[in-house]
Formats: sequence, C-alpha cells, structure tokens
Amino acid sequence: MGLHRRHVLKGLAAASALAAVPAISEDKWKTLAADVRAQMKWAWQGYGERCFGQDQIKPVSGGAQAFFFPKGPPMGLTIVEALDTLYVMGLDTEVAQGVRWVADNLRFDIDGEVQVFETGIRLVGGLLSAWCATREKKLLALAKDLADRLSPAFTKSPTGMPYRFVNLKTGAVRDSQSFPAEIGTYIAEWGTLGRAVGDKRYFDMAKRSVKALFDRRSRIDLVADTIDVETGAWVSRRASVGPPSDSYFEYLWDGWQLFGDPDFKRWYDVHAAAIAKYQAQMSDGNLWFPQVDFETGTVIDHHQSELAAFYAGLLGQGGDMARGKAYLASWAGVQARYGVLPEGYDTAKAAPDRITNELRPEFADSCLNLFLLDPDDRYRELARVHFEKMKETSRAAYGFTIIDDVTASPMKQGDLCPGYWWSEQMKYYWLLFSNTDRFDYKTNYLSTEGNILVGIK
Ligand code: DMJ
Repeated sequence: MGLHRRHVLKGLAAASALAAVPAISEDKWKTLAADVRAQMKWAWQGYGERCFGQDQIKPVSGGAQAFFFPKGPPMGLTIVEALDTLYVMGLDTEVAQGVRWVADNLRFDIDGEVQVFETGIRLVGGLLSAWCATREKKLLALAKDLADRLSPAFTKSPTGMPYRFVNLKTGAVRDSQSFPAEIGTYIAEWGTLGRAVGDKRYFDMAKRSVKALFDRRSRIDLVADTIDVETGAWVSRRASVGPPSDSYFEYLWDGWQLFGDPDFKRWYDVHAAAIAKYQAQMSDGNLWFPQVDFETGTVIDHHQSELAAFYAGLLGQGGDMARGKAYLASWAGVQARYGVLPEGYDTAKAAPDRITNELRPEFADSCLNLFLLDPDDRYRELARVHFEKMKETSRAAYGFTIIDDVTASPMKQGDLCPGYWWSEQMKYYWLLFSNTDRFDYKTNYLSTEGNILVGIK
C-alpha cells in the first residue's frame, strides 16, 4: 500500500466521525416537516400569483425567467419539477392545479433547440415522476413525445454519445463537444420510460451512450471532462467528480440499482476504485476530491464544486459508507463555517473560490441518501441546519432565491428560484423529517433531479 493511500485511510477513520447530536423527539421532526410543507405551499402560491406557467420565478422582483426558450413559449418548468414533491407532501389541490396546466398547455412541437441533458433530467424525469404519483396517462404520453424528440441527438451521433442540443421540431443537432454528465445521465429516465411503454429501445439508447464513454476511459480507469461525441476523441485531461462529470457516476450506480444490469455495477466499481485511488485526498483532516489528470493521476487543482457534495451519498450507496460519511463531514465543516455553502471551495486554501450559492440541493441530497441507508439523526440534523439557513437567507417576497455572496453579512440575495429547488431540497427535507406514508423508505429511487421514479405510495 502506497504512502498516499495509507495516509488517506488513516485520515478517513478520524474524519468520518460526524458530530453526535442530542436526541430529538419524532414530534419535533414532524413539526419541522410541517414547516417545510408550509414553506413549499407559500412559495407555490407566490409562483401561482406572479407567473404560473412560466419556467422560473424571480422571487425578489416577482418576475419570471425562461429556462428553455428566451422568447417563449414557457414550458412550465417549475410546475413539472414540483409535482411529485407536492404529491409526497399531500398538497393535492396544488398537484391537481399543476397537472391541469400541464395537460392543457405543455406541447413540444416547437421549432427551437433545447439542451438534451437538462431537458431529460428535468422535463422527461419530472413528467415521469408526476405520472408515477398520479397515473395521469397524459403525463406519460408527454414524457414519451419529448424523449422521442430528443432521440436524434443520440441516433445521429456516430458514437452513440448524444449531441448537446437538438431542435424539438426538426431534429437538427449541434455541439459535438460534450461532457460525461451530458452523455451518461439518461438511463434512469429512458429506462423507466421504456418499462412504462414496453419498449426496450429507450434503455438501449441510454446504455449505448454510457458504454461508449466508459470504453474510452484511460488506462488508470478515469474519464476526462470533455469529449468529442463525433470522433470519440478526448478534448480535456481533467478528471473530476464534480460538474461536468458528476451525474455520469451517479447513473452508473443507478443503472444497477434500478434495472439490475451488472454492466452498470461493474462500470461504477471500476470508476469508484480509480477515484478512491487517485482523487481522494485528506487535507487538514477533511476528505476532498481534487481534479487530476485522467491519464497520470497528477493533481491539477484543488477546486471543489458544491455540486460535488452529491458524491457523499453516492459513495454510501455504492457501499463505501466510510468515505461517504467522511466526505459529508468535510462539507458539514464548510456549512458550519459559512452557514450557506459557497458554489466553489478551494480545499488547499480552505476558502471559497466562488462566493455565490445557486440555491443548491446537493448537500441535502447526500443527507437523505445516507439517512436512507443508515437512519441516524445526524443526517437529519445537518439537513435541518441547511433548511433553517435557507429560510434565514434566501426567503424573499415571493419565494426563495439564490444568493450572490455567501461571505457578505448580511448575505446578498440574487433574484431567481431555479427549477430544481422545487424537485430537490424541499423534497429531501420533507422525506428526511416527515416519515410520510406516501413514500416507501425501504424500496425507492430518486433521480439526479430528485424525481421519485420508484417508491411513491
Ligand atoms: C440539478 O439539476 C441536478 O442535481 C444535476 O444533476 C446537477 N445539479 C443541479 C442542481 O444543482
């Protein structure tokens, strides 16, 4: 065993100790859950009054911001993202209002191009989880129509790895330089859709893309973060567990968890071992994953994106609870220091290198995933702080907003509630605190966008 590896393992034992929390009664968690639900209901009212049907609300000014088409039409992104969260919270009037809007207004025969990855995880996934919750056939039909319109991105590519953009009406594609997350984050939605409509071609299309990427890994089993999907040639050397690679790793595990496909498990294990060997590093008692050269393992930089915090939960799911807990503890330390996590953190300097917070869910995501494996109140407590701090700093006139500077006192608010807020952290808090009977805590699956594709009751 090399010196570096010994050092990491020794450090792990110390770092994995998440701070113990005083016992909190189940009633107190339920009270907290009721608050989460009340905040969701209030934010939904704000969105309904100011810009129902628009993609995203600007909660400070009360305006709206498009996500897909700057000149319209709006796609009701917030509604699609929110539906299964509203459902598990028992906000049934709001669910009915949202489903009605979708059935009456959402159409995809639009002469405009969309980013395949974002459209897949947010809209196809959101429609599928809303269908799982309500069994409204129209939702499944819309998910299928949209996935079909995205499919030229895959079928026109010589390697099977999708182009980044596709025109929903014409099927024209563009942008051959893409990233692991945008190539490998389809199996959950495409596989679920294929199961629902009885057509395995969706699963096969998503799997082919992942295999094409995995097959191009380096001799030390890492992938770089940019590749040409036409030629299959790498155009970067930088390996990262953060964006733009992050959810590629997540969906390797998920392909196994959801569909029992052993190839996905093997692919996950190969990468997880290489990441543990070449990227895991202890610094001041904390576990971090610096970017490295994908062929040599040499460290390139010590930037840690907040989005990489999801990796704590994934490590746990993949069977490495020690590293999962240790990595969550590293981020918990940053949360304790700044209150709200900065978008980026330089682990060598132990200081933020990006001072915004785009109302991110990844830390709460890992709290939930680890809690589902090990129902310990420590994870709930970390998520409670995340929620309370969000309420304290992000609440605005018409909802919750991004922060422009988490190091300022008071923090400086921006003016946007991203679509994922409705699908992710509000759901994660609720599931963590409520013990709701609308969710199966034993058998479940949440996508990278927090869409519940298995386990809605
Ligand atoms: C979400 O859209 C998804 O979680 C995605 O995988 C990456 N990050 C954003 C939220 O930060």
